[in-house]
Amino acid sequence: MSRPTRRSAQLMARARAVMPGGVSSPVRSFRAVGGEPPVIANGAGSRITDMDGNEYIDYVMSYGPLLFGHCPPFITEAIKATASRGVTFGAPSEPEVLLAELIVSAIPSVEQVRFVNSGGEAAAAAIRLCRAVSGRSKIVKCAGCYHGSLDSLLVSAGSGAATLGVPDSPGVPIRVANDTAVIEFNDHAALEEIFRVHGPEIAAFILEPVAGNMGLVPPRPDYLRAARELTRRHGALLVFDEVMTGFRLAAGGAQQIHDVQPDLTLLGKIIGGGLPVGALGGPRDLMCRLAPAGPVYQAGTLSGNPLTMRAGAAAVGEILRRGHELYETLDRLGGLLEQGLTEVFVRTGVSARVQRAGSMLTVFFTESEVANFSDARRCDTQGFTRFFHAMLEQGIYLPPSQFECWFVSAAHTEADVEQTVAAAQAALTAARG
Ligand code: KE4
Repeated sequence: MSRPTRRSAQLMARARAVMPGGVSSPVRSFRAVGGEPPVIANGAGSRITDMDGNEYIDYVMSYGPLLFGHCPPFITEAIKATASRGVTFGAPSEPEVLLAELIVSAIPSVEQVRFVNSGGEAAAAAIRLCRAVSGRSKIVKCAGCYHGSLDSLLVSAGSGAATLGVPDSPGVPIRVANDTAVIEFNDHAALEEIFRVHGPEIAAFILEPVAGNMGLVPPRPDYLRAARELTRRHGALLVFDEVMTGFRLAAGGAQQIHDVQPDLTLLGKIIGGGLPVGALGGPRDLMCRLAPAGPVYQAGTLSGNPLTMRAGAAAVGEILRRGHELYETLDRLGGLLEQGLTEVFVRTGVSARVQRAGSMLTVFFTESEVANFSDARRCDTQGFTRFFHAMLEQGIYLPPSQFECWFVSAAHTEADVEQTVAAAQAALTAARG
């Protein structure tokens, strides 16, 4: 190991003394790839620097919120200006109205928005609303799609295709897991089967329309349309979790790109401009069931706080101001990275492939298409681990898991992409020996 790591190691030792695993969220611990995570001191644009002064090109980007990179001046200024006027009141404030109006203007299926403080909170609110509106209790989700750490969605597939879920974590009661069925993403037959067996009991089908939490797995043609048709036919609600894809793939999210409108949309990450946020959006006749307009209770002390709302409004406002040019830029950079990495895998004879949607991509260590979580789990995770550490040593900071996405921001440059591709070439050439 050539880069200095002393100060990060010292801090991680202190962190582990006072925080479980030394982190505030498990993926950051490097548990999946081994080794010690660098403790990050600051970020600017496409780069971050750790406590020992090592600089990295950052493709984690906090797992998606930083569409404009670290500390874009127009967001930083919005935060500074708001911080001096009051960061939270526990009362209505103008910034939340501004951000809600921007979101409603961007996503046709969203007429009203309820802000919360995380994607998981948005998922919990959506599940409760779907159960209240439908009078049913069962939820269908896809293996490998992640919606936050809430009991009813921390569930794995049961033994059979149409059997009900089993807990994905200790502490999730079996009776809660049994109210959730888990099917393979992109599997039309499984979707038909679950509705054939449980249709009248199903309150909602929730999925990432473009999956990012098993690595990047796009929907097969017509899969989303089939989900829309089946849920409508059986009186169940369709929930698109766009926490990651919302404003990432397009201003109108994956639902705009694939032209399928869900009943409810989850948002997060980008709409907070880097500050903690989540949101639930949908048509007025559903959203009006939420307290205080309706009986379905949902609340949060810091929901819609002016600081997050101003940062989010700055980000979403810039997205809408730049429009197609922004997404063309992000797609071009993502495409250059995909092409460069693919050429490296061919040159070095490494069995790896890039799957990408705009500025989200994953390098899967397999030659086969990854269409669902079972495919993703067949990848060579040891090969990914070696690649991950070799890239880290060369100053490229990747998500520490085969099952995460790389994020390209508007702050990344062609020079960053060239440096990343060169690092991959060096990493895989060295690995070949
Ligand atoms: P949060 O509760 O972490 O704000 O959002 C949960 C969530 C919901 N839906 C989707 C599609 C998501 O990607 C997420 C969170 N994404 C992970 C990254 N795979 C966050 C990283 C982490 O857990 O530390």
